[in-house]
Order: sequence, then C-alpha cells, then structure tokens
Amino acid sequence: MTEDTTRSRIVLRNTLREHASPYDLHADARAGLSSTPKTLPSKYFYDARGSHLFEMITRLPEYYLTRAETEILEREAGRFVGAVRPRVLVEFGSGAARKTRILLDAMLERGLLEGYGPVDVSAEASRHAADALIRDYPDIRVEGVIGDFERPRDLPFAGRPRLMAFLGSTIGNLEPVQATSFLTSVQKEMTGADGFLVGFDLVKDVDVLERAYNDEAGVTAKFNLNVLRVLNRDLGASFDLEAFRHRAVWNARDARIEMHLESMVEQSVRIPSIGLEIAFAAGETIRTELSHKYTRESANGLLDASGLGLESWCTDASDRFALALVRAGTV
Ligand code: SAH
Ligand code: AVI
Repeated sequence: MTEDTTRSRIVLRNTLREHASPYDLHADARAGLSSTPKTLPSKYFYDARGSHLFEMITRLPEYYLTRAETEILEREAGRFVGAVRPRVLVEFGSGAARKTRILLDAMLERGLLEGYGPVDVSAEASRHAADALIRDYPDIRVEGVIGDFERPRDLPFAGRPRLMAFLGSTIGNLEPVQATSFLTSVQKEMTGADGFLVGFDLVKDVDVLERAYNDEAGVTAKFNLNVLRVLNRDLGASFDLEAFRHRAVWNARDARIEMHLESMVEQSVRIPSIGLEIAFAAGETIRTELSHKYTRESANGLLDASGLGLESWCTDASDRFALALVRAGTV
C-alpha cells in the first residue's frame, strides 16, 4: 500500500477554531482565573505532552481505572457488538485509542467493521492514533473530528449503524449539568440502530481513590502542572511551575476527586494576552479537574435525565468500574 492510499483513508476535520467552538483557551482562562475559587477546564491538559502524560498515568499501579475498564471490555466486547451490530465506532475523547481496539477487534471478527470516528480536542493524539489504526486495520476508514465533544454536531458516519463510546470515565470530568447536556446532545444524534457505551468510575474506598490521583512517581502531578505550561506557551503567561504544587482530594459531598494547583507562596502572575494580572495568596488554589465517581443509581439518574435507556450494566470483578450500554429513548 502506498503512503497516499494510507493517508486517503484518514479524514480528520478540525473544528477547534470554528465560530462559537467551546474550545477557547483565552475566554476560558479569563473567566476561570478571575472567578472565586479560581478554575480552569481540564480539556486544556491535553496538548502533545499532556496526552503523553495521561498515557503514562494509565499504566501506573495506583491508576486502576484503565485496567478495570479493559477487563470489562475484554469480557463483554463481543456481547456489546453482537447486540448493536454496528458498522462503525464513534468515540468521544478517544485519545490514544488503545482500549478502542478491543471493540474494533470484536467488530472485525463479526465482519462488521468499516470505520472509526474519533472525536477529541488533542490533534496530536488523534493523528497518532489514526495512523496506528489504519496501519493495523487495513480495511478501516478513519473519519474523525479534532474538536470539542461538548458540541457533538455532524458526527461522523451519519446513516450507518454506529456504536458510540465514551470510555475512561471522561464523563466524570464533566459536572452533572454539563454531562446531562452532553449526553442529551449525543442522544439527539442517535438513531434506533445506534448503541452507546459509557464508562463510569464507581464510588469506592477514599484511600484507593486518592491514591489513584496522587501516585508515588509523581506523574499525575506533572500532568496537572502541564496546564500551566500550556498557559505559558499559548497565552504568554508567566506561571512559575516551581511555585505551584499538585493536590488531589476527595469531595464526599459531590462524590468527586478534585485536582487543584496550590500556590505555595503569595504571588502574582501576568497573562498579557488576556490582560490579566492574577493575585494568589499562599495556599490558594486553581481547581483544574473534577473527576466524578458514580453509583449505579446516580449513573442511571444521569442517563435517564439525558433520554438514554440502560440496556446493560457491566462491572469488573472488583466492582471498581462500570460500562453502561445505552440506547436513545425519549426525554
Ligand atoms: N479514552 C481514552 C482517553 C481518556 S483521556 C481512555 O479512556 O484512556 C481524555 C481524552 O478526552 C483526552 O484524549 C482529551 O484530549 C479528550 N478530551 C477532554 N476533554 C475534551 C473535550 N471537551 N472535547 C473533546 N475531547 C476532550
Ligand atoms: C480522563 N479522565 C477520566 C482522567 C480521570 O481519571 O479523571 C484524567 C486524569 N486526571 C488525573 N488522572 C487522570
């Protein structure tokens, strides 16, 4: 196969700079850093370095999520694919698309696989994943979107029976109101032939949860601090990465791990491109990520509110993680 034939099997439409794209670092940094408490959306972690650090996180001994979800996929992928009989897989927040292969293999084995539609803000991760997939799946077409999944319009492969997937518990990185609005938008794009797999990390022992976000090797700390590098590079900000430290704590009231960057000293940081000078007290934090943990009941409530009907709920053997197969119903 020539390079050209290989390339022509990949189309990645970049919607990040489109009018009204919800991916707007200038606007989000201005709003988040001038609010109290200070916040930044977690989607800005994922430049090339951040995506690479996330891949390292998935291999950490403390980060059980990826292993637990892989266990479920290895056991159930054939059943999910047999139930939906999709010709294509559309994946939100696809990243390196490694677990994806378990679903693609199950589709291939049944002679169903035609295409893969990744939707991710990370251009680097998407290109890398697409290149690797067309190499390893000679008959697949990749038609993806480099863009924000919070505006899931014109999803790839409309008209084909699709399995949608939102793996890794990235749903947990959205506040419940945002999660409902995202799931509702996907539901509106789905036909009766489509199925949707949603991964939920489950509420569990606080120590296990906090360890998963405070690994011994300090990879999660690097991942968290990476967002300040992104602001320094893309907004000309002057964050001193040595003057902030990573914190991840369980918030029992809202059933979520919160990641913060704590200013270790009183300081001020300039971001000329958005006209901000931000004052930090010693100990003050920027909240950089929410990672909500679900129960079967709370997940069901979310799906229900989004017009999605639960067809099956599968957990790993230790009940740490769940994959829900859902169908579009009516709100
Ligand atoms: N699905 C993979 C990767 C999860 S990491 C897994 O389960 O291991 C989260 C992924 O979602 C990253 O690749 C990141 O770039 C992407 N992402 C985060 N917020 C996003 C958003 N709002 N729109 C599109 N992609 C987003
Ligand atoms: C992508 N997302 C589901 C991860 C999580 O667990 O919330 C991101 C992450 N943050 C710290 N470690 C991993």
